[in-house]
Amino acid sequence: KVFPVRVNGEAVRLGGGLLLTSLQALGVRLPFICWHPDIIDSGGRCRACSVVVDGKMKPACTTYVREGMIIDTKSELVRSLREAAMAVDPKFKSETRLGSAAEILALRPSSKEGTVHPRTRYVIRQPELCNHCNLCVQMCRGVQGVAAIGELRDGGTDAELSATEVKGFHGTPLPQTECVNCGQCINVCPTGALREASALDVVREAMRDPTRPKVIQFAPAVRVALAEEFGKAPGEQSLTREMVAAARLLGDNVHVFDTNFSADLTIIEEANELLERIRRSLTGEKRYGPDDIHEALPQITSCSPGWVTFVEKNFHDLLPNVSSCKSPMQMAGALTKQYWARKHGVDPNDVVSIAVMPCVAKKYEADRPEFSTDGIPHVDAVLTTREYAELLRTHDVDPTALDPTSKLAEFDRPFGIASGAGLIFGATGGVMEAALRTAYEVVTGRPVPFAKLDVQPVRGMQGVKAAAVKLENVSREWKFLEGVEVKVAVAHGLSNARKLCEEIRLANHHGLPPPYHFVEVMCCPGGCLGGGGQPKPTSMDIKKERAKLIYKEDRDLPLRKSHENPAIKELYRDFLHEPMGHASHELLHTTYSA
Ligand code: HC0
Repeated sequence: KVFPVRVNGEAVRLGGGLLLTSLQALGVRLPFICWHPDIIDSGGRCRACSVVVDGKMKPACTTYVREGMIIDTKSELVRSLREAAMAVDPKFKSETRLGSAAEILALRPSSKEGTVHPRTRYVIRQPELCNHCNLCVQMCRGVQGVAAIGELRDGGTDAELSATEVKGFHGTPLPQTECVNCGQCINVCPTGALREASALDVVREAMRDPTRPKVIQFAPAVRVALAEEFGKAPGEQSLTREMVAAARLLGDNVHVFDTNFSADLTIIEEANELLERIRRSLTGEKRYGPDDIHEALPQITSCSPGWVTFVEKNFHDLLPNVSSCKSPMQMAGALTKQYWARKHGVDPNDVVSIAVMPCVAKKYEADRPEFSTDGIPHVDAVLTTREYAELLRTHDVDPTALDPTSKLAEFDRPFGIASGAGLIFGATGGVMEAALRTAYEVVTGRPVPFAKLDVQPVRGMQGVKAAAVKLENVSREWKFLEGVEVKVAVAHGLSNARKLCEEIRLANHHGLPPPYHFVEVMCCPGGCLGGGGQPKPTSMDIKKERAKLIYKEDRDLPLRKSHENPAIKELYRDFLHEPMGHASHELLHTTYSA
């Protein structure tokens, strides 16, 4: 619906809805701080977007368009009112909807306090930068449904907050709350008061030492967002090869691996794990070894560390459903230290394993004891996409200007060879699509029955997606699967994940058959391309642009199925021997017990 109105003296037709977004659609740019397009009920605090409507000052972010409005967005009056609003105490206390209530971040203690590896802090708050816009609280509670942080309206002062940690008025450390380190609060913080704990010092020091091999791996979602840090529009440029070339300019003895390669490896292991679980459910057979793998269905993906923490803290009963596969980041790290280093005669202790990830929780994952061999961690330092961009800037390297055809831009072999299936892990539904491309073909000998291998039902930004694929004319080895309709579901963002978990829990509780065979969950809305470590600003519209880049790159790749990756085949031939075999069990699988 459109409404006739006057904007700055001109008669125009304005789309219905929020005045701020309707004016934006008309090309009128307004400043804003405390409003975010993904967060319902945001805005109205800072008044930076104030306009005059029918003679009265109104924030455009909380005012709705109606017929006949007379709107002034740029007169001297508006400018002076806006300046006055923004000059108020930076915390905007006298102007906020909450009046002068002392709002600080207060933390809700976790129901399983202290049980999940409380270590260091991954999300850091600088109170002096906080403008109390409340977006972080809304994101945590409203979008993620976690509610680890909240407003404290009575008592407490900023002085009680340490300068470098997020703490409650009663001093509760963040690791002992429901926080899963997703970093979504950081993504919406307009002032930089929230940020990830930096690993840049570790990386810089390693780069200064040419004697130590540095192995850098890049997650799927980093390449489709990095250019935004260098002035490109979302979706404008993918930097797959340029980010590799840039890494080689940071120091000597740098080797570059692709997390997409180990995503392909994850698919092989995870698809086999799934088929084994289905086989056991059909035959009634129980597990064959103590905690080797679980028999529970649905199998749920385990590669998103914020999601794994969420299960540990909220759905302990579903831990047997979580895949035993380590994440692709950890598989790459384990292979780096325990296979690649040894093969090259290097002491694993000397290798610095660095991961560039779109994710804040990956920092936490790297610190978990499950992800080490004989006390040697698989991954030593995790940089977010933002930190990697900062590192490049301090080296005066602009990756958008590098030559993607140069030799420097090639990943090292063999861990740089990857399929499009590995790449689409970065988008919600991508792990499921990659798994279906492989599992269906392995079992039937035919490609998955979707046009051009694009498994459309699991793509897109719908919160929960479900699909079913019937297995028919299966090969002899998989006879027990004949006629089975494999049911799958995908959730992204923890509010959506919670809905799926409750559905599965309810079926368990009533002794009903599991509603699905395989479930993909990614902690962050949109999947990893919307990770807490990605460039800011971010919104669902920006994530859609990043997703388009991922799917376009997948479509253009000659190799689009994990099981056809020649480097994966070689790794099984030379080292792992078989999926879910002894070597895989030692290096690539784990269990979570919280
Ligand atoms: Fe992801 Fe991953 S897809 S979690 O989002 O599985 O961070 O991009 O790297 O590990 O591959 C993040 C992204 C990864 C891992 C992969 C998975």
